[in-house]
Amino acid sequence: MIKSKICDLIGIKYPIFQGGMAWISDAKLAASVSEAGGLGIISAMNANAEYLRTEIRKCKELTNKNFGVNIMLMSPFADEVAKVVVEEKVPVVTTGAGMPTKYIKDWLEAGIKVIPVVASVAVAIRVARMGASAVIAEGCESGGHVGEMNTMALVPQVCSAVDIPVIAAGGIADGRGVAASFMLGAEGVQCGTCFLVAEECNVHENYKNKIISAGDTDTIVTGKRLGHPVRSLKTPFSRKFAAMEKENTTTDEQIMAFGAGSLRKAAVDGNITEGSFMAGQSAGMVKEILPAKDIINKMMTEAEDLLKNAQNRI
Ligand code: TUI
Repeated sequence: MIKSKICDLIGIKYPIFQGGMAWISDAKLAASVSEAGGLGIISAMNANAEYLRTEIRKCKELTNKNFGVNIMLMSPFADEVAKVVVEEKVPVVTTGAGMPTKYIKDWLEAGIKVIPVVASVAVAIRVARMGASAVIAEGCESGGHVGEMNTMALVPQVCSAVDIPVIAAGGIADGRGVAASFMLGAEGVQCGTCFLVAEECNVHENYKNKIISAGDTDTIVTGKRLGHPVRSLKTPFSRKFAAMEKENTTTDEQIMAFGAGSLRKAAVDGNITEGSFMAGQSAGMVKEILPAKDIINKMMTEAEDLLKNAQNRI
């Protein structure tokens, strides 16, 4: 059994979080991960308070274990969902795509463990000073909105810079990634892509199939020109998006209009041509659809074996 400060801090069996993926991480997926001993996380995405409250209550019906909510700080509904997590006494809140400055005091006072996602040392230091309970250091191998640093270089630098537990994210989808994360100084991992193909994940089957057939170089980062780089699978949509970004004659507004609603088209409709299939570079090692419990058990057993045998190196 892997020992970790993060398990003690938030009351989970295994030091693994399921990332809050917009249009994907709902109550059913989060509850399955929490039931399996990890930390399931509901994505508040771009939805309103009512949506989130319903998902939180569904999750509480499906599991008595701790779970979290991810608040995407660029959401137009961030203010209202920030209140819902307090009212519903959610045990853990993770944040993404910005600084949680406005909300962190209220959350901490409500007894919520606050764990921001950071993509740089500077942001890790700032959230640690605000009182964050831990940080998720997310490398740009991950899917969705990404920073510039790789997991391998980011995690040890964040670990050296802050005194709170660090969770590694980006490119982790098997026991090797988990074991490596501990060697980098992390106390746990967060995974998105490998849970996207979980049996309990409601995402469209086309999305799961595209992840399973993806190879190592099948993702692309688009959106740099707009200031919001996003990693997704190479598809007709993402290639066209990349081409539009290079064209001087195309305006930012035209590009934004082209991208509007594309994640929903992928996750809900399974639209192969117009969807944005956000995924991390680990898609190349995600090869089968399994229950969340099996995904977690497999990763943890493999990591334990690797860590036990590590002394053979010496
Ligand atoms: O948030 C994510 N991943 C996401 S959000 C998302 S929804 C979206 N859709 C279209 C365009 C853009 C977003 C899809 N995937 N991951 C967590 C994450 N947070 N990665 C990087 C950061 C981050 C970046 C800057 C956290 C803090 C930060 O602070 C900078 C500052 O000073 O505000």
